[in-house]
Amino acid sequence: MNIRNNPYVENRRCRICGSIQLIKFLDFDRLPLPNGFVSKQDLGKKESIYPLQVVFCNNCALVQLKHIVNSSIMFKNYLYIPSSSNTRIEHFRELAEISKERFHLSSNDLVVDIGSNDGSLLNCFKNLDVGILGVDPAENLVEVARLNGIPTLRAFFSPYIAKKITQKYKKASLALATNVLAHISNLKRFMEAIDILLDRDGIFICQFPYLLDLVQKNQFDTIYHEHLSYFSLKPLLILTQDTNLEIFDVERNELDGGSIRVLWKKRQNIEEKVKTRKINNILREEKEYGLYDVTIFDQFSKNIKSLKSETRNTLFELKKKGKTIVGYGAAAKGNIFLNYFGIDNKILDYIVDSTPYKQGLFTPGTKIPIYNESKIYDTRPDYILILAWNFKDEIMLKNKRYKDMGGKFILAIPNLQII
Ligand code: JHZ
Repeated sequence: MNIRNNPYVENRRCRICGSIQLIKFLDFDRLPLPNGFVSKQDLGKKESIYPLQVVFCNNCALVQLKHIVNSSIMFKNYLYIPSSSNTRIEHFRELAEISKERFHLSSNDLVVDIGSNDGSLLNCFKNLDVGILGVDPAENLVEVARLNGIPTLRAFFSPYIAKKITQKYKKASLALATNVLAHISNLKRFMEAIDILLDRDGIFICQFPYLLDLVQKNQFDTIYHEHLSYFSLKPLLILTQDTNLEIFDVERNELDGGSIRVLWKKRQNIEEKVKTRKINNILREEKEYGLYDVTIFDQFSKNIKSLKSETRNTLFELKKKGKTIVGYGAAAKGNIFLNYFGIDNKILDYIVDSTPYKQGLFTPGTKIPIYNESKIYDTRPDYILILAWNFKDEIMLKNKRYKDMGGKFILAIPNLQII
């Protein structure tokens, strides 16, 4: 079935190895898109909902969604804004500094960020006087990036766009994709495009939330329509097998609840040595934890169901006692959390979020109003449920005054806790 003319299609083959041995282990039924925030005038309108089911490939171990929503529905207007968190910006600054030093980048080089969003990451390279170019399909964000002085091409990255970049500008010394690979449907074509884009000694750095962390820490709400794949290292090595690119280094870090950074080079680049021991250590850890067998995912699915009843019971109890509860961070993941756990505007009075584009809107499905962060101090709720748990430290530090006033924070991931 052609996705162009359909809101979504079913994926019958593994997007890395092509196997049909796809075993379903998690079913969220149908949910609205997690970035599909609703305006006040659309509150009465029926929202579109899309299937959200997760399968495990019994051949190559890739965890992936069973259905793919048309990307033009998901990414034309996009509300994920990296610059809304200091933690993320600081992480980007470090990534730019490390990359500049390690790969000897200068103003003569071109760094291309794929899925460049509002240009936050490229801005860090710009500050280091390195040549930059962004590629992103979201009209609203490309406009913001350009206004901020970040040259950006509005497009979905593809072999065609890669070629156009090399013709109009030059080949890239470094290509980056942070929190992008999970969104890509045709991974082979994506790697082909990277190969076209990169210079002979070019490097590709890719970073995304790591499957091992996701399973270990119950991060079920990172699973949503935009994220077609949930990667461990093994399937990525299989993806790269027949290409001109090879993985030469891997590193784990703490961003977004635990991410992995994977570095690729062209096979003919002999300067960069393949860090075999590091790669093997990660593969061993994945195998030992059970990521290559569906059993662990069945257990994960059970854990999520018990977390759901525990969280619901606690919040309903608090409400019964007349306590006020609000949410913090209208993150995409938060919308999956709220919809799957059945927590709506009867439980949460409102959600605060620092992103101006989200303020004034309502959460998809649960219809909870979103306000500026200062609302907390106007209404002094008894409890704040932190939905953007990946930034819990930053959020709690920023709101020390709320805590000092006797307020309490609730965290549900990885486990339910009241702080
Ligand atoms: P944040 C993104 O998901 C999007 P989301 C994407 N799909 C992806 O792959 C994953 O990350 C990994 C707010 N906030 O960045 C801002 C405050 O209000 O985790 C954001 O709306 N005050 C590409 O959408 C939200 O929280 C604060 O002090 O889950 C965080 O969303 C801070 C720090 C954040 O993205």
